[in-house]
Amino acid sequence: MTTSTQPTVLVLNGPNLNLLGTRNPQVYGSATLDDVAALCRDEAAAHGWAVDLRQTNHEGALVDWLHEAGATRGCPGVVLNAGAYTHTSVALHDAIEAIDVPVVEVHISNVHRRETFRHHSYVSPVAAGIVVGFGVAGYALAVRGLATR
Ligand code: CA2
Repeated sequence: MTTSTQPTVLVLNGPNLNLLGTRNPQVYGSATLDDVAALCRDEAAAHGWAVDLRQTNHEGALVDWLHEAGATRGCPGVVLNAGAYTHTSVALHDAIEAIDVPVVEVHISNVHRRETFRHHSYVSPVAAGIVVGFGVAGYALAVRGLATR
């Protein structure tokens, strides 16, 4: 986690989200992860928070980062787009359940309008809230949601 005197929201992104803005604009829009970071930083700043945005293609890294958030005093919460691991990962479910930090699940697309395999989430039952289908604006909405808790 970056060193900051401000409380820092972790914004975690799972597999293939590094490709955001480079292809599939009809599904995911044209914004990049850097754009997502800027959106989140603007919203977080309004609440006196910093943002640490990360992306990985590895399930275990997401688990490690969730543990890190849980071990960080004063962490206001985690915004998590676990990508396809949302639909497969008991490990992520268990990691979220194991930490005392609120986790907001985000999906850029409306997963419920897509293939049925995207309709089930292992994250949702342990998430503090869910933002789905608002494009990358959903990340900022999730930060705002954390602030309203
Ligand atoms: O809608 C979302 O945010 C998803 O979490 C995105 C995941 C997908 O597996 C989930 O079902 C829903 C996929 C992320 C892949 O991102 C790309 C972005 C641009 C180009 C290609 C992939």
